[in-house]
Amino acid sequence: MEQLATLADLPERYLEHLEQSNLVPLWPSLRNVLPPIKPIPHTQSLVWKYSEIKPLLLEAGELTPIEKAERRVLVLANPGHGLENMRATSVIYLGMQLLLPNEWAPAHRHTPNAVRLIVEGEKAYTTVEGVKCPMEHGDLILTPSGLWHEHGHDGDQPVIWLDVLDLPLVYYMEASFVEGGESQPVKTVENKMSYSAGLVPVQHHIRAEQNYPMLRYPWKDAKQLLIDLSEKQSEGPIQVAYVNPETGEDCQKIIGYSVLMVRSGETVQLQPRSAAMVFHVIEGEAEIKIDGKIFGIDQADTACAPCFSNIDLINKSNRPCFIFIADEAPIQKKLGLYSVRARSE
Ligand code: 1HN
Repeated sequence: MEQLATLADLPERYLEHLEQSNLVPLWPSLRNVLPPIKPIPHTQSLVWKYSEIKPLLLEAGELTPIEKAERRVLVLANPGHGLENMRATSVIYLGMQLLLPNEWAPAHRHTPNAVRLIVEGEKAYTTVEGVKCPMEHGDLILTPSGLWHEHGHDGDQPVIWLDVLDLPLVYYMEASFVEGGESQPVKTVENKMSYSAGLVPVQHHIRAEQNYPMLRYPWKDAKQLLIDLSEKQSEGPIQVAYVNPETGEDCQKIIGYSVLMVRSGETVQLQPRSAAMVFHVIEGEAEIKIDGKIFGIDQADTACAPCFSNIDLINKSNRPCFIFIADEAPIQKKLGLYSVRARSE
């Protein structure tokens, strides 16, 4: 491709004139906004070790009362995007949230979609539109756009979870805002619908409009399914997606969620794709190799990888490793931007 002229090739007087008229020449920036073959991501591959996060999060519990934080969170920020911008990838926000016994994080609702993946602790719960969702290790709890949610804690030990939001994208679109203050309707029913019979209410199934029939995806069910699949299928990656059971579509509209089981001794090679990815270890340990860089990941560690990277998940341990994955595929597919390529090594 032709090398294009730069700003330095233009006279100062001309550049000043352009600026005064709110005009910018395209050609000096064209190769940046439209790089050949693949994007130049700001997202850097990296790992956040839970052993580093946890003591700092517990210290935040001593330094900042919940009333002064509303949500006591340390954000997993990717330096490639600038730490202050609080992004793991261009679309995905990640944070580790701490709730101490008897604390309460008050109800609010906002436009970004969120999920919680429970990392540690017992007897906390999130109430979503009045539905009480108990938090147990590995559970996934949805708080979709526009639904009221609050967190409470009836146990006697700290509870920590991973928040995943599409905040960077929604904020970029100038569509991010919150409503709060009022308490949400106290319906407080346990969400008992399991859909395990393979049946869905007909009127919901036919209606095109998406609702959120399932808010809590218990880890024990996801794990059992992965184990059953691995016994049936002796080769190839074992991965299950969190979907809306009424439509079979991704459980949220912007970020996709799944769990991958890497068997003892197995290496799973992922094909490069246009969407960045986040990995979080629910159980076990592995190595993640991203474009040749190797990181060890233990339980509760979180990694991220930029678009079109070559990713290997390597399990050298003697037990399976279960890895929660968040990716940008749903939004990219809706926009016609998603693609997968052959590995390039
Ligand atoms: C939020 O509402 C929660 O409800 C956690 O727990 C993290 C980060 C940014 C914006 C909203 C929560 C958040 C958040």
